[in-house]
Amino acid sequence: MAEVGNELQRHAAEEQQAQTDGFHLVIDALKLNGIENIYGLPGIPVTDLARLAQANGMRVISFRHEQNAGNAAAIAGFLTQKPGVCLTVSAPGFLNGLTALANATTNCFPMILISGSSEREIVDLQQGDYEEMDQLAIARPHAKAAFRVLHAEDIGVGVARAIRAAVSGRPGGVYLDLPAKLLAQSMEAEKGRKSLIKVVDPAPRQLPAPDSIDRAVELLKGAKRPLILLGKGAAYARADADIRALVEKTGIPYLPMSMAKGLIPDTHPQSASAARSYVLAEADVVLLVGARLNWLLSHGKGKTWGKPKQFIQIDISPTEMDSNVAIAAPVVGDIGSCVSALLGKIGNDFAKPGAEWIGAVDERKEKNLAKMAETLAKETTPMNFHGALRVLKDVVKANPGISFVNEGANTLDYARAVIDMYEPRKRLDVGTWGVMGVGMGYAVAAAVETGKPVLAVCGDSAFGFSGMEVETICRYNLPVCVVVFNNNGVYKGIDKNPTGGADPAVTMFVPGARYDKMMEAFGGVGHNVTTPAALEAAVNEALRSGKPTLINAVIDPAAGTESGRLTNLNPQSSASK
Ligand code: ADP
Ligand code: TZD
Repeated sequence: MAEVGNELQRHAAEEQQAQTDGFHLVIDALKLNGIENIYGLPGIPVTDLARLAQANGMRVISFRHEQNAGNAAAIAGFLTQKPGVCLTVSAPGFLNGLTALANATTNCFPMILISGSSEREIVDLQQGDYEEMDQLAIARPHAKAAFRVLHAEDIGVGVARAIRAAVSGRPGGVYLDLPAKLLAQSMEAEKGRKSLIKVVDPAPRQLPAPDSIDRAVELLKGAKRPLILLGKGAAYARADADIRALVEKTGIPYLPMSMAKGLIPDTHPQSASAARSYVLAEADVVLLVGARLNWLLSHGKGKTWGKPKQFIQIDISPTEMDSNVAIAAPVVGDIGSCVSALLGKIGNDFAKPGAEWIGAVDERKEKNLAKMAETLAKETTPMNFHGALRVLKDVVKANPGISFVNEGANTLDYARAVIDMYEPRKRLDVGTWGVMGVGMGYAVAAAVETGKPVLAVCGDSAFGFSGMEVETICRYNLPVCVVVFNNNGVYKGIDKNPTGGADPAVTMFVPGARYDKMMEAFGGVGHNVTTPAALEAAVNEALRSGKPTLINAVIDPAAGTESGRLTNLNPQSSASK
């Protein structure tokens, strides 16, 4: 009898072993597709999903706020061409992550937001479940695609669809809704294993039509003052060598958009960054590579663009063409294939632009670079933006492999102009929306994904949006050095309350705040610096030690322009006219 009992027990155990559940299937599906990291924040109903992911060898980075976890996932997607995964709880956690998902979609970064959700039957009848919300409907307009899985056997399909939607064509954010009940559903392990899908060729090459290449080459050949404009799509595409070959073979001056800086080293003789206004106004043919003619490029028209011109645009999204101005030669396809097709057609007999154009560009460059050198050399007390950036420029030059995260207004605009980048995908910033708050999320993911140090330079306002993640940086002991340009407020720190009342002006912060103490509170290293020399020493120490560091760089509160370089976007109150 005892033997039969044992046998039954063994059988039951085998039966047990042969089962899997929603939790394991989600993890197995992600791992099967090479996704190794999850950025998230645990709670009902995803705590065990996060735990099991860690137990099963995934790296799970737990944040203090879902928006920062989402931003981390988004930039991980940009850095790796694999969707970055963010995991959140339902309703409020989901909404916190949604901002980052929308930002990823706007920037064309592949990301998957996975949120637990409450039960369909309760949500749909609006019966008031714990953290009840119709998340799928809310996510849809902010994402490239949104899916919900109701049955464990569909998890494989759900994850596969999410991955493919995130990375194919124009990359973007995808929402994957996982109701609590689904995670607990069990099914036969073998059946479960078979239901998973390893996505084959998730982002297939998209070859351009040969006649679109001919049209583009004809236009380039006829140009007198050609210009190449590289956007973050070009950086994302990882066609680095071919893009450089195209620039060098054609001899055409190029301009990198902010996050395309370093795709070709900014010190390259053909870089026209220092003559930006001149080349945009003067060029007659402009080749856009993975850059949209949105507000960042004045919509391709107006004073910025000066003389009439014709555009060639390489983009994977056909509907991007003519979105702002007529595109004379649309080249639709993936950048790698398009650039290599252009290279193949251009041939060695391509006549490089004449000395007149190149000479004029170089002349402007030299003049502007000399002016910049003068500005940078000025010693001011208190330290201003340029004094601080002069030393950071040298730090990045000496450490070209570090990631450089940048947010703020003046802090962003000046750093972009002053700091040369030397390697692709190292400059990570506020992107298409000019959004504040990406700083610490981007810094964490850059450290995790590249395994190399990160230097994050943030305005004091910008830093405040994600500052609590210094604890995350300390907890995971990440080699992140944060420099807060502290000028006591938004843009600057000298505004007064117009009523003369006790409340501070709307753009002011507590003067003389010590952000460095925040890092010290969690065991990291803090520095308070007031001179460029002290800033340089502190950053170098941080990069050498790899210890989480925050440097409170005291900047002249009077330094800084309202809205940085975007003053023209501020509507004027009729009272102040
Ligand atoms: P920037 O802000 O640097 O000007 P944008 O984000 O405006 O850049 O533009 C990026 C563009 O790159 C988008 O239109 C997107 O469709 C495109 N893109 C992204 N990845 C690829 C790719 N692999 N091949 C072709 N185009 C791409
Ligand atoms: N909220 C969000 C999410 N994004 C924004 N861009 C803003 C608000 C508005 N905003 C800017 O465009 S820049 C900025 C805000 C609040 C902060 C500028 O102050 P800072 O930088 O201290 O970060 P500087 O260098 O002192 O200008």
